[in-house]
Amino acid sequence: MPFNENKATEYTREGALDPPEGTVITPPSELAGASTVSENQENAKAGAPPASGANPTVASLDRVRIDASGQALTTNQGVPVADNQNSLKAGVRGPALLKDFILREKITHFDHERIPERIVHARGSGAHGFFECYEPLDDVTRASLFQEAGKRTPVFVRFSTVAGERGSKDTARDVRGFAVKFYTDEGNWDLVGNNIPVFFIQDAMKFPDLVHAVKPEPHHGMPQAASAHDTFWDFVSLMPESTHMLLWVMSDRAIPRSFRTMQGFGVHTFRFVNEDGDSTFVKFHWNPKQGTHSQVWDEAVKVSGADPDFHRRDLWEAIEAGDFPEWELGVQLFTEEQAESFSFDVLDATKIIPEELVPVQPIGRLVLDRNPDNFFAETEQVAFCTAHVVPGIDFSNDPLLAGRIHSYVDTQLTRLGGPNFHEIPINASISPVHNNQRDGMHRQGIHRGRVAYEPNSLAGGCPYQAGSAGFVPFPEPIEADEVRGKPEKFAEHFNQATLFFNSQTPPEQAHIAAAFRFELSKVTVPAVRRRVLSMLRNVSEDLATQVAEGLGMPLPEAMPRAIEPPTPEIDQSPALSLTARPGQVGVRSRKVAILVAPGVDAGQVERFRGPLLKAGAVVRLVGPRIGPLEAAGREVLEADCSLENEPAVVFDAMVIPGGTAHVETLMKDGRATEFLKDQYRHCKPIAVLGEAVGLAESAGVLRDDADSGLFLQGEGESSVVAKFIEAVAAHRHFAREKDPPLV
Ligand code: HDE
Repeated sequence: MPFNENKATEYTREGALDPPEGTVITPPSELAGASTVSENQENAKAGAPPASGANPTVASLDRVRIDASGQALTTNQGVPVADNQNSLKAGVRGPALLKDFILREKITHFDHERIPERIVHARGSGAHGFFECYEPLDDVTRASLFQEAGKRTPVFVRFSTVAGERGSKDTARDVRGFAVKFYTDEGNWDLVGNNIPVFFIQDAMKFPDLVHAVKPEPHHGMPQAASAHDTFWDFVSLMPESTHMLLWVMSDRAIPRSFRTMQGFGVHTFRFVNEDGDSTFVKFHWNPKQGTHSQVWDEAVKVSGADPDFHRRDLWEAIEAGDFPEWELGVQLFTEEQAESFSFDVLDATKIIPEELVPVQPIGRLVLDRNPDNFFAETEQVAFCTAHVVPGIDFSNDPLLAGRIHSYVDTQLTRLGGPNFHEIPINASISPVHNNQRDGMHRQGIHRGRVAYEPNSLAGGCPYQAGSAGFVPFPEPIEADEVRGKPEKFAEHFNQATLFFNSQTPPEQAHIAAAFRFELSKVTVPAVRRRVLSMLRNVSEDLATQVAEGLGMPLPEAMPRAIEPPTPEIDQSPALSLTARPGQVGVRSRKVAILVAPGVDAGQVERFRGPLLKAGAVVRLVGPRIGPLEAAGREVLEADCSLENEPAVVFDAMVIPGGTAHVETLMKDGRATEFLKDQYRHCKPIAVLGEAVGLAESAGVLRDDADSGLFLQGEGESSVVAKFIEAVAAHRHFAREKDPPLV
């Protein structure tokens, strides 16, 4: 098990599982290693994990970190507990006594352990890290994190699914949240984004309707973590503004391979404001250095059974192994005048600004280098709020954003139990907090003095107003009538859906059509299906026809458009395809299975295992059972996992070495054939060597020259290894994909 040695965990210390009585444990901040921010930054550059206590957020969390190794059990009042097995009774067979405060405290605390889950984005996973600024951006923003090249700002990031409950699966077809809390030295900035750059609706007024429609249907509470049901499609088909988002959600973006392989977007237009008070519009983009990779639908369905924690585990293990995921932050900067010239409105969250119109400029990088110590204390209690902005960053008038500025703070009041959630350590700012807000449930701070008002003279006027050094809202001149309505350009709903579809590669387009077919086949009311088809006719005739055929329905009339569509600026944007960002990490942290049974050719196992490990892949020997097995040359190999406990879907690639007895065993084990078939169907790289070619033939896995991911011996082993590693780096090999699947 890999571990991060800077963390006070039970498996890092000798004898930790069986601690001798009275052991005294060194607090994490005193552990050997870097102790200053700059030393820590050097460490991070050299690829070493940062030491606890060096990162300012870590230091503030040290204060509340608890390590019980070698300590006696106590009550919450610190009273040592003599017996944690038996309640206090009047005689061993007699009634339990009310005065047993130890039993009562334990049970009472347990009874109240749960807090309400997030109304949306309930299931998530978080990590600590830092943001590093590339170059000063003082010409456009005064935000402190962007003022110096190389400046590092601590962050906590939470990724999430949207619709499922806290205990649901990771691999649902869904939008993913990508929320970043920057602990800047002028307060916390929360960039609460998604992995899709647009949204279903244009106005916050519709958000509760959208969420009610996608959540499990209220009469029977089904389906969990899925949009494939009547109420969702009923709602969205009556809201043509959702068309563009639907295309994204039906694309492979909504079934990412990993949190580490997805982009993130701030979605709305924000403002940067500089020292002189000038404003520039900005859109935020996170681009993963790991590349953008997704699953295929059949795989996502199977992973949700094999490992519902698939994404959580992937993120955790990568960070524990020191393979820190990294994203580049890019910005699209544009002026009010540019915004006015576009055929769409930049305040409309159902629209992107194509990169061809405003290029994305990289401004810094985000590195996640430390797992939380405690899921509840950190990942569950972290409270992201779009209202948390800092001097230099401001809002636009996007009406969806306006609702969010209210909603996030409001929801924490229920979820975290009152107005002092900012004092929970994971939420606390690392810059000082001084104001006259007082009291409330669970107040932690102890304010000194008798003054809790402003203006005052008794406290010398403190805390005083910061004036122009503080947050000054951008003084946008506004002269308007109060009105409930929308600007004209908000009425065009299909141009960018078409742009998105036309910018996908043929396999991506095929996946979108298949996803619509699947989702709509779960819709029981034909009129709803028809309405979606009528919507799709405005996006692409080809897509609408494929989906209609898949549902066995005739094509209906196209949905009437609210306005004559303006001519779009472009009709293709290659950046919208997942293939635009293959990534720079080669095969690092890709999981490769080598199937092994007794009699396997150990030489072939090693020929693959060695180079794969050297290239940074995670290699597992998968046997009919775990434990030792004798290879052909009597060498003993250790199977790390079994065909039963780690099925094909949790691996990115597979190798089946040769060996007569080994292949005979695998031929008789239906799980081995199924393993190979799933790898094949999911378009993953496969190398089949020696006698194992017979297994491939019997499974229907056939050589095809167009298939760059399939190696059925043939080509001479030394080159096969190198080519296989290249194929693993390329991830999926869709040339072999057929609908319906051949195998
Ligand atoms: Fe959210 N959203 N949202 N949302 N959202 C929440 O806040 C809301 C929207 C997003 O990891 C809630 O703390 C409204 C867009 C993320 O803790 C809640 C509207 C985007 C997370 C809420 C939107 C998001 C949330 C639930 C429309 C992408 C998880 C719990 C006006 C830019 C943050 C919570 C985390 C969570 C409201 C639309 C992203 C209820 C009213 C658009 C990543 O406040």
